[in-house]
Amino acid sequence: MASVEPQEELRNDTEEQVDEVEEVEGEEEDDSLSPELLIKHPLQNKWALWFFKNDRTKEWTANLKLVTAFDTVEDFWGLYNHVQKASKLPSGCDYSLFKDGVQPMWEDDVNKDGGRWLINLEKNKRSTDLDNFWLETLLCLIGEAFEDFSEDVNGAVINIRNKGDKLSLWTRDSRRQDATMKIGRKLKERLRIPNKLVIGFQAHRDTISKSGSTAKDRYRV
Ligand code: MGP
Repeated sequence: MASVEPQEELRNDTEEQVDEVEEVEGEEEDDSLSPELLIKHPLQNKWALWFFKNDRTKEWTANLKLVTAFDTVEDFWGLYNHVQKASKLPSGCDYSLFKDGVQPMWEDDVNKDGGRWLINLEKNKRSTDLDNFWLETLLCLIGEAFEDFSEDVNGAVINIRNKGDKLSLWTRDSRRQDATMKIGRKLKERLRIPNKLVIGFQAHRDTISKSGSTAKDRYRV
């Protein structure tokens, strides 16, 4: 990946902490534990993981369940390692990670004027790229990789579908061209999507009222 440092940093931090805890456990009667060992590493934002399971007898919103929210590096890894990998979910399921308090749906106040960068994954990518793409996207979110434009980012969704999986990054205002383009470029860079492979951004309003199978792109990178 073009820039994997944040991912490695988060991983290394976690691994170092485990090492340090083990060392300390080995020492007897050491009552001078450094706060670094005791305090979990806070994230800038609190995030919530959602799970969607397609049950055609129910409304779309009734199939969407909040798994849990977390706001530390350690709790993120605890959750990530506990849940099923995206590639192993049955077709029709989604994971969504959104800022806590935002519902992963078009109707939420902070989504209604927004849109999504959409990456369509060919079927054969489920076994090779899908889990890495999803993890890298999660790390972009919790690591605030979009820097000055992190405020524009609401969350991300992975749709597991037999017709082709989809990864999307949701932003809050599709009129913000500069922010939207910078976020799209950063996402491509972090996922190491080659420049020649173009991805599109659609406003949710267009997706809701689309006539064909896909809404028109407002932007492309
Ligand atoms: P989908 O799950 O985003 O994509 O939307 P899928 O299954 O690949 O289907 P396609 O239409 O993109 O080819 C499937 C359907 O779920 C939509 O047509 C809506 O009926 C419903 N749906 C999806 N989303 C993201 C929302 C949402 O935010 N709000 C509501 N009310 N329904 C939604």
